[in-house]
Amino acid sequence: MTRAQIDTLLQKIESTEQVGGGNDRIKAIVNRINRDLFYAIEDLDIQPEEIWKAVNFLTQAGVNGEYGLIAAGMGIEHFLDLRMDEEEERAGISGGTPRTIEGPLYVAGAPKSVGFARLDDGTEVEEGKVFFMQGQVVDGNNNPIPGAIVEVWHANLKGNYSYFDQTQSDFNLRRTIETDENGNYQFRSILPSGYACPPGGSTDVLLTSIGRHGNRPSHVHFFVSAPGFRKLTTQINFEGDPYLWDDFAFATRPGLVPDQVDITDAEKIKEKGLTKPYS
Ligand code: MBD
Ligand code: FE
Repeated sequence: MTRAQIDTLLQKIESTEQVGGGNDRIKAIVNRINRDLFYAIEDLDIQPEEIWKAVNFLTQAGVNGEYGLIAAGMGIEHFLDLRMDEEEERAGISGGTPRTIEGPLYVAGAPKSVGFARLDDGTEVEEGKVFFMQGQVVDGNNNPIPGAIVEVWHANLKGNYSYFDQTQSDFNLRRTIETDENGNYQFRSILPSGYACPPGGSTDVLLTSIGRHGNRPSHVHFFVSAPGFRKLTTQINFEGDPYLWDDFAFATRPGLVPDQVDITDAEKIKEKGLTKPYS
């Protein structure tokens, strides 16, 4: 069909919308996406069996709860970040730690403490490497923000997240830390492994079909919030990870790979109550 014929058809479809009925914003979005889909079906000569295969794929993706993962993998979530950056730039807001995607694996309500938290439940201490991370929450003029809320979550050595992985204890590797009187926070945990999309799952099937992988480099997620301030959603990565700049979710950004130091000095190890080097 020609564009004009398709447009006539779409006009007929949209003309069945009740005047004053429904929601104008939703109408605009749904009709635009449907229009783009009609054009794509025509331009790419998409066949009926391909459409029904896609319908079944989408149904299964919903059953699997993988839409969040697909949004990350298709770069949609990263695109939203870039658009928020752009909007802030237009508003004259700049500086600070870069934002990057939340991903689909946050769980609210992690145990809260002030100044310090240990994130891991101890089950991977033998196998894994302990790390400490510390930082300071500051405002745009570098003034510390006491009482800021730092929510931290990350994967275990298998690349899995508690709650989604029912073998882990409740809120393992998830904590809420309130910054101390100097705006500082510190936590202890186990260096995580990178994440891989569930093998054979919808996202894995989709990415494999387009010749891509579904791996993320090792990372730690953060929400940072305080009254009167914009909320920061971000992550940090670790130097040396083979997927550092090859993340299926495109979340690695300059400024989000902090300095990391290996501590091998016996005295310092003992000071922390540990028996092997830490990071
Ligand atoms: C993750 O751990 C993640 O952070 C994202 C964005 C997608 C899948 C798994
Ligand atoms: Fe993650």
